[in-house]
Amino acid sequence: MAAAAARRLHALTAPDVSLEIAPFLLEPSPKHRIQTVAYNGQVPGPLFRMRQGREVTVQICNRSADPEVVHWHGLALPSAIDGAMEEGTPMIAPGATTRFSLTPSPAGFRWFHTHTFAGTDLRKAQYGGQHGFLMVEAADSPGRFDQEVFLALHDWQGRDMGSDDGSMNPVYDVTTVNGKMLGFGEPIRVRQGQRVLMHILNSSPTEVHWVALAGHRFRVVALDGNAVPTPQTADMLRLAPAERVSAMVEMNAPGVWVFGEVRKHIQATGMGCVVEYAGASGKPVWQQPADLLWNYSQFAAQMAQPTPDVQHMEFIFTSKFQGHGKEELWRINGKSYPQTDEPVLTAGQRYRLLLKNDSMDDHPMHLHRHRFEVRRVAGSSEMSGLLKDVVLVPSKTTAEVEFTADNPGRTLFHCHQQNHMDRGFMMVFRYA
Ligand SMILES: [Cu+2]
Repeated sequence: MAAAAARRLHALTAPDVSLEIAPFLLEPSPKHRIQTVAYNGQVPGPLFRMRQGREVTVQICNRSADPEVVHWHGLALPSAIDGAMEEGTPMIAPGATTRFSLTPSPAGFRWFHTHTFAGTDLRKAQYGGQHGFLMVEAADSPGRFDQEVFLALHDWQGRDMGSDDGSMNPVYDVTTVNGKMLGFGEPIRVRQGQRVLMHILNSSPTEVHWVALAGHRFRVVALDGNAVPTPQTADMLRLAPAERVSAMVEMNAPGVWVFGEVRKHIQATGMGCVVEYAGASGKPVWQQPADLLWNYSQFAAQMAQPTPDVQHMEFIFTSKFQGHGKEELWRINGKSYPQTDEPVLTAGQRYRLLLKNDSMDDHPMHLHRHRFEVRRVAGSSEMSGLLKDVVLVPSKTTAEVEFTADNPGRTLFHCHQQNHMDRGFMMVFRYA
């Protein structure tokens, strides 16, 4: 009795995890200042480490001027705390503090970010600095590495451009790795012979990114925080918005190197950081890799496994222009959120989603509260074993993903591009 009371008192006084949402002046370089909103006074926000299945108390204090909500991306949480008002998570009013318990699962590299509407304000929602890393550790985590590094790629509209023309197409003039432009952040310091596990997050509101580390190759071991059936070596990584790649890098080329965006015009706006070996000095060196090559299927199991008793659902993505100077409206099966259908799931049933992208853009599709298995993308052969929570569906192609309805509650399915979700590219699944 006394112990239970003591635990309750402790829970009231000291949350395990605390987030403060507040205005923040980001200085990606001495010449750039971006007024934004951030978590705990830093961009990216804090790195939280949690143990899989061990409940933690979370406190979120909103000191910003807008209602906020924090989405725990990649976790299987109840709808009430997942962090999307479309699922029923309450918004946190300006000045308010909320507190809840969260049991993190599954294990892996997750993240958290705001899940609000930006509309024409290209500094709000995911355009701003509200994103942070979450590592959910498994009890039997092998940890066969010497150093772990977390990197967030982000695009910013640094100038005060406004958007009077009604255009919702952002133009980015500042890009960063962990909130800093290339050459202005602390270098990643390594030693020869180290095995460095790089956890890379694309927190960009809208952009797909390609990255490389000059002088080195990546051994891709996990996508979206989930171990891949077939680890592969790659010169370059492709990350759609909200995707994560975890890759081991053998530090076997002493020197001072650039990790950065492969496309020069983007690296020139800042997207890069320096990797420096102990004892090495000099100007950071960049090496331009060859062609941009990436496909999901190289990481899948060698033999595709069929799934019995799978229900098929088909979704067609289209856009509709609203008139000159205006952004198009995005539609799933002909309807924009909140008019989109609400497909009904039966708990325990397995579903295959056929995602037909009939538009001119590529879309990073994200399913909340569940993981899906990527089965086919853009004319690939059938694959299995690749578990993700975001899949990039290229223009004019079809992707097929499968998931088991194992977490009852309202479940948001949407394009992770901020300007697309703001323009109706969302739908909610509900359980029978
Ligand atoms: Cu989209």
